[in-house]
Amino acid sequence: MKPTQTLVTASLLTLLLLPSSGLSQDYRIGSLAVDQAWARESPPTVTNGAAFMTITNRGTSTDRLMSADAEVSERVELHTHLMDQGVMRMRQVDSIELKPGEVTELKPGGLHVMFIGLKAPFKAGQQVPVTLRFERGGNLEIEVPVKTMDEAGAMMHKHSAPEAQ
Ligand SMILES: [Cu+2]
Repeated sequence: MKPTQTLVTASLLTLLLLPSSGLSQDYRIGSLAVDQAWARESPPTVTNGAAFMTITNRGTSTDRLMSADAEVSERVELHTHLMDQGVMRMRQVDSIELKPGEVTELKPGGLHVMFIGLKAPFKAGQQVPVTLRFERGGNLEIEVPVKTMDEAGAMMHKHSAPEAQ
């Protein structure tokens, strides 16, 4: 395996495993927990934003994230990424299913909360207030910290494969 391949593999692995890292304070409502919320700083000229988090359902029934609201953009949608003829594309989903006993990850390249038509670019250090609306759990207000891609990358590298340390 070439060094570049190892690096890519390690990055993918840490993306998939994204361990608890003190990225943000954690939130609880009923049997749901929302952890490690973060949003990506807006590159210049980009008018959309995305937020990521993990949602744990410690209950015994399936719940769903039905929608999210925020003042920072004209619209907020729930999105996933799908392979379409060899190209990854974002697609809106009606809701995100949260199975009992499972951790659902919203992460780059997968499920995410999408902010359409940002009123102002997301700046690193900013906190974005977001209301998550769950089918059973009710409404949960969270603050999503905005990170630079470097911060997000550094956070992930801290937990990378043993050979990198
Ligand atoms: Cu999206």
